Amino acid sequence: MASAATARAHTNIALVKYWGKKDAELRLPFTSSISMTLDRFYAQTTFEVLPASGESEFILDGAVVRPAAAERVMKYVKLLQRRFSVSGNFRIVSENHVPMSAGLASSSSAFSALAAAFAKAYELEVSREELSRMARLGSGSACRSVFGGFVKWEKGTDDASSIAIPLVEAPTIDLTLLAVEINTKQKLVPSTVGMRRVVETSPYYPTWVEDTERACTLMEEAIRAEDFTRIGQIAQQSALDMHALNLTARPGFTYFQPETLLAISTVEQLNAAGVECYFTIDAGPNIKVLTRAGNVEEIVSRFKQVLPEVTIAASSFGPGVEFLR
Ligand code: 2P0
Repeated sequence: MASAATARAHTNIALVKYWGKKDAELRLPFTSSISMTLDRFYAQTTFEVLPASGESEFILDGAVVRPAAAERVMKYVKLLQRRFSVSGNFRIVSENHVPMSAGLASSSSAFSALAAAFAKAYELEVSREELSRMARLGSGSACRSVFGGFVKWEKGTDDASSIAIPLVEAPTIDLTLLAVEINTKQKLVPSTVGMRRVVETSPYYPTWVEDTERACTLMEEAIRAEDFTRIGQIAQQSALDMHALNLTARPGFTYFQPETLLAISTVEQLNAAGVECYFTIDAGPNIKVLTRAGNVEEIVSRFKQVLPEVTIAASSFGPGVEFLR
């Protein structure tokens, strides 16, 4: 008996960052984090349980992924199979509508879509909460992509309690995220490695943990109050704190490229000219700008003047995981 299911999950961008695990295997974080799910970028994945003779394979954007590169995904599926006492070889066919490894959190949508397709293919009756737990085991940030809108990943204390919860599933606040892609080169330090290094070596890590808990509380209040300015300020500071922390690891490192600093100063200049906007930056050199719809045109045109090579994609709030068949 072969069974297949397709799910779509949208990528999310953290407004209060997750940066460090207490438990690497279960991906339990040191801090809670808060994100927005985007409408623009997503992964669409079909999981098919094969007949006994079939060999497991992973096809990404039309090409078979070589075993070494597919290892993380294959191991993840086997982990889920053990967890739910199911078995069988399988085929994963995924379309990734997110630029890979460019700080646009492609793993968040990828593992969330895969977890959902897996659950449906095996006809597992899982709640959204359990889906979030399953996605977390693939990639921490993926647990937040199970839900749409503003989402909080509660750090919890164990596998059961470390899950995402929706804060506002269909926000009405006027907020646009501009993903400014300035450099699509592969990043040097994968996020899993970068966060492990700061946890193990940065003397400032405990301060990060305290500040991030406080930032989560303030961000939740700002979201509930639909206070764009506070949301932007808190998000920008969380990103700056995360990137400052990376410099204090032993050895220190940074995701910033020269263009990243140019982009930051462009945001500062726009604000000085009365165009309110804030930035956030993930594990890569690109910048995301948070603004209101009415400012988008001006911001895009300013960025094109300063950094003519950039591509800019505007996103609003996206939905949680969707099943297509
Ligand atoms: C986040 N990032 O909160 C943070 C901010 C990037 C910067 O989560 O090791 O791929 O698989 O749990 O989720 C990217 O790291 O890391 C990430 P793992 P993940 O979105």
